[in-house]
Amino acid sequence: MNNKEIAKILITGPFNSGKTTLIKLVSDEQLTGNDVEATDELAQYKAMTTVGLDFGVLHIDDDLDVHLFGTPGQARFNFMWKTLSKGALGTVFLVDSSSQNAIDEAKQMYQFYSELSDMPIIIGATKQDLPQAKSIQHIATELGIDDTRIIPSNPCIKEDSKNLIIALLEEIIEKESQTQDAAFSV
Ligand SMILES: Nc1nc2c(ncn2[C@@H]2O[C@H](COP(=O)(O)OP(=O)(O)OP(=O)(O)O)[C@@H](O)[C@H]2O)c(=O)[nH]1
Ligand SMILES: [Mg+2]
Repeated sequence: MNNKEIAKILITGPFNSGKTTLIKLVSDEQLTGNDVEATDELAQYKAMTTVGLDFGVLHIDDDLDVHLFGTPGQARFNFMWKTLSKGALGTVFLVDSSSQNAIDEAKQMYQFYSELSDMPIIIGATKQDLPQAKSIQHIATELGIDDTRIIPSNPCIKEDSKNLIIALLEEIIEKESQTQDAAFSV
């Protein structure tokens, strides 16, 4: 009988931050969402955008599969953000480092996720390889968090994404063990 554990985690972040790329490249099995042509003012930034969700499975070992749920990035789909987060153990939040506009978008969305629940959130700063990228320190100040909470990460590099997910799993385990310790000390 297969007693594999399944950990659901969210891959989120604003439009164009690298969610679909991360799920496509890191997953052992995947079912990515509908990428459709971007319309209106978004088309100047990007040809295709995701409507609906991206989904992928990452086999960590014989005992654990991670199910990755990618949210749509555009704010007009924010009604899905809460629904998709149900049952998630943690969140990978991607921030596109390459423009102030993108960081402003991330600020609002990060606020939403940090108020949604107390699940661990790991922040991956994408596009750090681009010449116009803002510094990790700047992004941390904008989001109002410590810069040690942000990991530079390129979703086009599988190892980077794996490291982000492992860092999140470690936080999830750490949090669960603290919760158990608290329960035992009552
Ligand atoms: N050079 C570079 N390109 C990146 C990086 N991260 C993402 N990209 C590129 O940015 C573009 C957007 O990536 P997507 O994965 O489609 O972003 P998304 O978050 O799924 O976007 P939406 O579905 O529209 O919300 C793609 O062309 C990626 O290859 C990075 O760290 N460096
Ligand atoms: Mg996408």
